Amino acid sequence: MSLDVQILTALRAASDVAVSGAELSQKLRVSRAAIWARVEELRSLGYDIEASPHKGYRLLSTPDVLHADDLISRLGKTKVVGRDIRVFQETTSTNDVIDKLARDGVKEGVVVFADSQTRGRGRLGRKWMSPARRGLWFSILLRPDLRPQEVTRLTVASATALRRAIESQTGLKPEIKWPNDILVYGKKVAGILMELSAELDQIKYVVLGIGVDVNLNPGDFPAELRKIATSLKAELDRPISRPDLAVAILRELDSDYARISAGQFPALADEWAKHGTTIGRDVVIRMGNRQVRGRAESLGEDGELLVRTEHGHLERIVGGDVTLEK
Ligand code: BT5
Repeated sequence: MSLDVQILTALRAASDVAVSGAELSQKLRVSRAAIWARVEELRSLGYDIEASPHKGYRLLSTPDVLHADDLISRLGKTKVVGRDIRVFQETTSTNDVIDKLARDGVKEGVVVFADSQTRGRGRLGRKWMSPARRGLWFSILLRPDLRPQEVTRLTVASATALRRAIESQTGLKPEIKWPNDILVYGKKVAGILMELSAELDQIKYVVLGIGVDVNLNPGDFPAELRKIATSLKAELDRPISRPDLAVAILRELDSDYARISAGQFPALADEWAKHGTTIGRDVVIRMGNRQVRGRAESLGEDGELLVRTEHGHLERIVGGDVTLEK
């Protein structure tokens, strides 16, 4: 744990009470001067830390920046997700960074955030707009013990976790549109991109990419997106703290990943269905140049969508774009 993490953790634990330099120095086994230097650095990043010569240090407020040490400090101990967090100012796509780490043999659970992405992507090579410091653009490395055909379970679990975290941080009631969209009042606020490296019957690793439109203003969206996309700030009329939301999402993801790993997918699928917009609706699904039309009946045991077609067959849908019919 870096010194910054230890200082922030100690100040948070003390809450409203000041912690003296002597106490911190003793606890963290570094000189008071070293603590002072780190506090100065944290202040320059926007952390409002009061320093009184008699009482010591007190954390008054934290800025809306993603700071790896601070995220680690707030997240505390998790089972897998977020045990290593890295923040970049700019990347092509956080999925690319994680993919490289995966090929270098890094352990699962590492999370990479970027303040902005120059080549953020959606599914099928589509573009994902990722303006600087307005959203959460991040990816996670997972090495799940699942067969490739079961991987949609992870999308379902991620969507469920993401929905729950957004609800707890904003009070909004987001809905999930199969497979990977989180909607607020019918417009997309978040998307999930899962890329996997697999052999015939075994997953090597999964790169789980998540984009959340947090503090974008309506004018930040190009005209063609304004009809279909929105941000949490635009819906609430107030900004949302990105680090708070990031920590809430990672915590929920960690817990749902543990549930999947423990074979509890059916319970997640039930929760998913409760908040989904898709089941029971007439849908059109486009997969490349094939199209399926029918009624979405339920979620299958691997997270796939089961659709009763106009001809009465039950089709198992594992990808594609869903349009909900009126
Ligand atoms: C997705 O794809 O919804 C997956 C998005 C995943 C983004 C994250 S950000 C971190 C990580 N790194 C990456 O490079 N990607 C992941 P899809 O269902 O294909 O939706 C893409 C479509 O959403 C686009 O064609 C646009 O219509 C729309 N779109 C683009 N940017 C958007 C945004 N910021 N908010 C809402 N919709 C957007």
